Amino acid sequence: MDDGTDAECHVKGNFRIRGIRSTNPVAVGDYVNVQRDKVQCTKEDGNSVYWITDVEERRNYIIRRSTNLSKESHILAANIDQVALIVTVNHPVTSTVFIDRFLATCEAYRVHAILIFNKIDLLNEEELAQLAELRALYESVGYETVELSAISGQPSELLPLLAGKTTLLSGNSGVGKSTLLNALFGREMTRTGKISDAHDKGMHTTTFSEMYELDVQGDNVQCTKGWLIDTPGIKGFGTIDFEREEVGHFFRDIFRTSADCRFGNCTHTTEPGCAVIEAVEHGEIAMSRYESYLSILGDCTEAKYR
Ligand SMILES: Nc1nc2c(ncn2[C@@H]2O[C@H](COP(=O)(O)OP(=O)(O)OP(=O)(O)O)[C@@H](O)[C@H]2O)c(=O)[nH]1
Ligand SMILES: [Mg+2]
Ligand SMILES: [Zn+2]
Repeated sequence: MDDGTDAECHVKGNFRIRGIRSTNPVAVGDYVNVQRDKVQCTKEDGNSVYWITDVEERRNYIIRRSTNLSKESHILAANIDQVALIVTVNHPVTSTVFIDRFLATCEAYRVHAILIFNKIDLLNEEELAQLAELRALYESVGYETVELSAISGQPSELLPLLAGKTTLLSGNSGVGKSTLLNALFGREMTRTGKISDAHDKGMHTTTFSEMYELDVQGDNVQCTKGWLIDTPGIKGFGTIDFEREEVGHFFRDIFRTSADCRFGNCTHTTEPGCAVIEAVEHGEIAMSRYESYLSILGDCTEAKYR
């Protein structure tokens, strides 16, 4: 509430927000207007019950489809300053397609994104080399990257990046989002869960999104205040309603190069004189980035026949 207190609020069954079809009309980070319930105005514990009557216009939001073919979309969070995408080279493996789809969506919705590579304590020599390669790749594309181990104490190097901001923590299940949140706070704010021995994957321990007020003393900074949003792990990242011609705008590396394509509306697939394909062939654009780009183009084609 405006006075800083918490209140239990409900959403009416038919509540819809104009223009956006999503499974959650109200998302974490939303500013809402509420009305006190007339009948059940106070519960046994003396607290009031409220109905959400309206959601204020969002400054921004991040939205995805649960699977590429799904018609349902889901708003991860609204009114955020940045996304911290938590990824792991192994235990579990985060795919580059997942990373790139997420980053492309952040570009499309103009939300700043940073990449946090977690669980570096678990990596063998080969995986550490892979980590270095991935970090170099994303730094060269234009993203800030950090590597850490969330179980080795407070990652104070992160605090300056979080200060004064609302940050959405997202990523696959089991990558350590909740562990990182707890490490930043220096105490257990939320539950964490083991990853499965059989599949080396997370078990969806966090089941709903929650925002936490960060207010900590760190080694490098006097005091860091900010907001952190812990979210349930997600599997796939289906993009929403991109036009074929605009997908290239959401890949910074591809976008930079596309200025040299012969045709202004080049989709970098079969057109002659495509500078992007040439850059991929010469290793100037990573094959993994180009493959992710093509996979999103595939979504656009499917969307036409939905
Ligand atoms: N070795 C190691 N284990 C870690 C690290 N970070 C997290 N873990 C472990 O990974 C497991 C999953 O961590 P969680 O924090 O629950 O993962 P999550 O991303 O919140 O998962 P969901 O809530 O299911 O989305 C736990 O057993 C953690 O202790 C790390 O840096 N190193
Ligand atoms: Mg969690
Ligand atoms: Zn092209």
